[in-house]
Amino acid sequence: MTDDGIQALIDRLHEEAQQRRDPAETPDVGIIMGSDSDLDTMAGAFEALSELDFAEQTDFAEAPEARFSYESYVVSAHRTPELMYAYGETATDRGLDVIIAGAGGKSADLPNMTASIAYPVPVIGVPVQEKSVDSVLGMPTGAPIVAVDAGKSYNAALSAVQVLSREHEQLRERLVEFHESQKGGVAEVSRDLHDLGIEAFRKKHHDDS
Ligand code: RP5
Repeated sequence: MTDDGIQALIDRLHEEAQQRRDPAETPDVGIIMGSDSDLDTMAGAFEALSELDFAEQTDFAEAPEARFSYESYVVSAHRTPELMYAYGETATDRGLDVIIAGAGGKSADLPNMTASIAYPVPVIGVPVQEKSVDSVLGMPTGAPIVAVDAGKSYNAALSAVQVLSREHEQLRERLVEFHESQKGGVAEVSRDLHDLGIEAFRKKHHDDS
C-alpha cells in the first residue's frame, strides 16, 4: 500500500476515535497482524471468537447485530510504524477493550510495541512462528504483555474473552459452557476408546473414508 493509503487508514482510525461511539457498538476485540501472510495462523482467533458468538465488524459505523464483535487489520511494526502507533493510540477511544496482536519472524515487534502504545488496554501477543516467541515475550519490567505459545491464536481469543468476561456476565457464561463442551468431548472419546477398543475407535473417529 502507498504512503497515501497508509495515511488514509491512520486518518480513518483518528476520525473513528473522535466519534466517541457507544462502546456497545464498537468492536470489543481488535485483531492485528504484521502481514496478511499471518492470516492462516491468526485464523484460530477468528474461529474461537465465532464459536463464542462474536461477529466480525467490518464497518465501524455499523455494528453487527451480535452484542460482541471483533475487527481485524494488517499493521506492520517495521513497514508501517505510523499505522501501528495510530492503532495503539486510538484503541481506547475506538472502544476496543482488548487487542490480539500477532507477528512472525525473529523480530516480532508488533505485539510488544502495541502493548506499550495502547497501554493500559491489554494486548495478547501471538508469536506466529517458534522463532518469534522471545521477541513477543521479551518486555522490560513495567511494560506488560500477555502472550500465548507460538501459533496459539485460538487461546489468545479465549484469553481476550476472559478479560471481557470480568465485565460481561454473559461472556462468563459462554466461556463456562464452552469449557463444559470440551469436557463432554473428552468424555465421549474416553468412553469410546475403552468400550469399542482401539481398532473400532480408530475406525469411528479417525477414519474419514
Ligand atoms: C512479520 O514478518 C509478519 O508478521 C510476518 O509473520 C513476517 C513475514 O511477512 P511478509 O513478508 O510475509 O509480509 O513482520
